[in-house]
Amino acid sequence: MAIERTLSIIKPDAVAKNVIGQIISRFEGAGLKVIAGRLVHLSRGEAERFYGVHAERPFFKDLVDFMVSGPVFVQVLEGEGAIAKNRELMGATDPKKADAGTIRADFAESIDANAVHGSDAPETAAVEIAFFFPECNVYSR
Ligand code: RTP
Ligand code: MG
Repeated sequence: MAIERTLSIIKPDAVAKNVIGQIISRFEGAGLKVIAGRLVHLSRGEAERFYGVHAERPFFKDLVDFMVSGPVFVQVLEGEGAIAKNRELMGATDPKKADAGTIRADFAESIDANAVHGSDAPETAAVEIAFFFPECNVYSR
């Protein structure tokens, strides 16, 4: 399988719970490398742009309210099949439906406060990575 990059966000609920390290350990344990990362408190405009694809969905306002409620940890993960691997580690969007042992099953509270975001395809991964990180701040290794 090809080496890919994906954007991962540790959302405000998980940052507030002080489990950034525990979540990153799951990625590292599965062979993914953190090749860029930082904390950021998104403005409403940034959150609306980042999740723009969902602008017409009924949950959009709740999603944006939640994403600006505190700082998030944004990171780029690299590895074999990184996009699918990350989503597998995350588990289903609704933590009640997430498989046991996934990040959302273990750390998430609700479908809104669901601990992590992960890109869903190569095209969206490229756009989402560029949203937060210029190539000069990404350290592939
Ligand atoms: P994400 O984009 O955050 O990685 O999550 P995802 O792919 O698993 O889910 P997506 O469909 O892209 O939805 C983005 C975020 O919107 C919230 N959501 N709420 N109330 C609802 O029915 C609903 N559906 C989605 C979730 O917080 C989800 O992570
Ligand atoms: Mg999504």
